[in-house]
Amino acid sequence: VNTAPGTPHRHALSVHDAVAGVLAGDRTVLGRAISLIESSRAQDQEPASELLHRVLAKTGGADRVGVTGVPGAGKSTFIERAGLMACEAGRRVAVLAVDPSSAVSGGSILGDRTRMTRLSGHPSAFIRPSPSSGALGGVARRTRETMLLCEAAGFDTVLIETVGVGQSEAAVAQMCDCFLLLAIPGAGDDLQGMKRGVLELIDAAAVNKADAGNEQKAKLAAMELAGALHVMRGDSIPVLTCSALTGAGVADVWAAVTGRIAEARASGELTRRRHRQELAWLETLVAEGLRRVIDETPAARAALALAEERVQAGTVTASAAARAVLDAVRSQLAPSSAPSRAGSMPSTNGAKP
Ligand SMILES: Nc1nc2c(ncn2[C@@H]2O[C@H](COP(=O)(O)OP(=O)(O)OP(=O)(O)O)[C@@H](O)[C@H]2O)c(=O)[nH]1
Ligand SMILES: [Mg+2]
Repeated sequence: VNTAPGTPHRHALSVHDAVAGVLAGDRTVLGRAISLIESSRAQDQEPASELLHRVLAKTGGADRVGVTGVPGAGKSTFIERAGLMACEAGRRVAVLAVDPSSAVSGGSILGDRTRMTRLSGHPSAFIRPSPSSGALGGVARRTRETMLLCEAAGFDTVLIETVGVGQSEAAVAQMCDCFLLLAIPGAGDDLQGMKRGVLELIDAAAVNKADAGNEQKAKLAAMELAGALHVMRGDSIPVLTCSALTGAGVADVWAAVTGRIAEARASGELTRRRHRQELAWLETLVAEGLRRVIDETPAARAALALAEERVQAGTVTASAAARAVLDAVRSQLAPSSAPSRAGSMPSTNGAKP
C-alpha cells in the first residue's frame, strides 16, 4: 500500500494512462502519477500539469483533515486509529504528510510508516510518505496536488499530518477543511511550546494521551485550552480529550471533525473556505513564480545582489533598492515599458518622429 516518493520512472507513464488509471482507482498508477507530480525533472512538468488538469473535475470530493501538534503528541497514532475507524465505516482513506524538514532530519516519515502498519495494511487505505526533499513551498505544492490525485482516485477522506516545526502548519491549514490540534497534558504551562499562530489556524482540538491515570489532567488541560482559545479568538471550537493509544475518545474527536465538515458543506461555508484557499494558493504560486523569474534573469539577479550589498552597507533604503530590482525585472520582461532610471517619462520605444 505504501509507495516510495520519487521512485524513478521505470517506463514513462503516458498522461492518458495516468488519467485512466487514477480515475479507475488503480493504486499502482496512482503511486506513479504522484511520483510524476513530485518529479522535479523539466520534462515531467508539462505531463504533470496536464494530468492534474484532466482529473480536476473529479477532485474535491474528500473530507480534508489536517492534524498538527508538537513532536510526539501522537499525531501518527491518532491518524492510524481514526483512519482505521473511517475505513471500517466504509470510507476510503488517504494519509499524506507535509514535512519540509525530512530531508534534513530524516527518519520521521519512515517512523510514521512503521507506526501505521495496521492502517497501511487496510485495503481501503493509501499512505503516501511526504516528498522527501525540498523547501516548504515545493513540499506544500506536491502534497496539495497529491491530495487532488487521491480524490480523483476515489479517496473520500484525506488525512494530512504536519511534521516538523515551522511553517508547515500554515501550509496544511491552507489545504484542509478541518485543522485539528492534538495537544498533550502536563506539558505544564501548556500553551507554552504551542505557537500562538497555530492556535489561530485550528478548527478543533483534542488533548491526547488521556490514559494511564492522566484522564483528569487531560480534562483540565482541555478546559484550559478551550478557555485560552475563546479569549484569543472570540469563538468556541470543540476541545475534547482522547487516547490515540487505547482508542478512548477517538471516535468522538473524529465525529466532531467530520461533523464540522458536514455542517460547513451544508451551509456553503466549505465552498467559500476552499475558494479562499484556492485564491491564497494562486497568490503563493504567482509570488513564487516571480521570485523564480528574478533568479532566472541574470540582470535581475545582478540587480538583487547589488541591492543586497547596498542595503547592507546602508547606502540605500530597502524600498529604493527593491524598486531598482523590480525595474531590472520589468526592463527584461518588456524593455519598452520599463521606467527610465533617470526618472523621466518612459520613452515610447525611443523612435518618435
Ligand atoms: N500514553 C499514550 N501514548 C501515546 C498516545 N498516542 C501516542 N502515544 C505515544 O507517543 C509516542 C509518539 O506518538 P506518535 O504518534 O508517533 O506522535 P507524532 O505526533 O506523530 O510524532 P512525530 O511525527 O514524531 O511528531 C509514541 O510512542 C506513541 O505510542 C496516547 O494516546 N497515549
Ligand atoms: Mg508522526
